[in-house]
Amino acid sequence: MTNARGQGAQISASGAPAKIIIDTDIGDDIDDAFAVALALRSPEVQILGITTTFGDTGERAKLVDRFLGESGRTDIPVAVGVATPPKGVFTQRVYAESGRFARNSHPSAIDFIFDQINRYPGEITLVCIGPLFNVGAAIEKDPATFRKLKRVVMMGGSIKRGYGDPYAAPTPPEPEWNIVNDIPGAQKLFTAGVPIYMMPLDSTQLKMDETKREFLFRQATPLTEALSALYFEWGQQTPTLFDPMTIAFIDEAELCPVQAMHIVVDEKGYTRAERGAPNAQVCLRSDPEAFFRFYLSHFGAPVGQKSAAEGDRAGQTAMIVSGAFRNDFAFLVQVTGTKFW
Ligand SMILES: [Ca+2]
Repeated sequence: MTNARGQGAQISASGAPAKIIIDTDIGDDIDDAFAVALALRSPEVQILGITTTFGDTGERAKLVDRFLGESGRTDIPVAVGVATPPKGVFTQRVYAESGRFARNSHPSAIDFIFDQINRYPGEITLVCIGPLFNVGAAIEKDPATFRKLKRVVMMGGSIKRGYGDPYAAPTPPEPEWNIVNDIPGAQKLFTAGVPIYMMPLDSTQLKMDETKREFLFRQATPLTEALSALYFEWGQQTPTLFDPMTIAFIDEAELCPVQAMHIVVDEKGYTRAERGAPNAQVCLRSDPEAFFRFYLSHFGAPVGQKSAAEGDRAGQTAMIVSGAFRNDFAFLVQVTGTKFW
């Protein structure tokens, strides 16, 4: 197994945050919003832009406009991918259509991605948390420029286990949503020659239970309130945070240790590990409690103050945390029996 330490933790390796573009199908399931939120709270990354993919990409861009606006980040560009026939259920449509923070126009996702690659060749991590239509189109248009990405970090695929309760016996691998909805796009990616870091179903079925949700939403910051609004419009109870593992991995690679594999996407959308030269670094196991400790520690401190995670990483003993944050963490420790620091 190859330990990815140093490959993900960009800020400690180079002193500069990792430049990322997030390609998302935000608006159907809720985990994309939780992924964007973590990125917004991560000093390890610089979000160059957010591009939308799959289905009603224009509507998704409106959702991102508002989410960024409510969070005070109207500086982040939002680009719209090519629309495809709708397939999922756009659960967060009312939020998207409110008109709040709506931008007059959005650049094309493909043009935006290439503009950024040309500006920062070899530096950009493309974070793929939706079906791979933009990726496939970009590779089709200009594979040489696409290879100037530093890497792709993606949620997708199913190597040894399929969907299912993470506490039950593993179910057999199956075609995963992001792959099966654009199999040709996935096949192009895995043969494109760009470094791929893959977080499949095996390591991303991270159930956010009530205690964790309550802690997050009680922070009542503009960002957590935006998340809360989307969560309640989504209308289900327990989110599975598939997508946020990509951002967590970029922040702190130890959270999802990877190993080199040769992945082939077959015609049905299975991602099969076969013999051959490695074309992906794949994370097959993660520790959900470690993930949620990491995730939640990013949301407790008011903007401008250091969260516990930041303080830990800086080796600081005197953490700058608000009294409310300290009390909330004490509450969480009490109810979960988990030691946070
Ligand atoms: Ca997604």
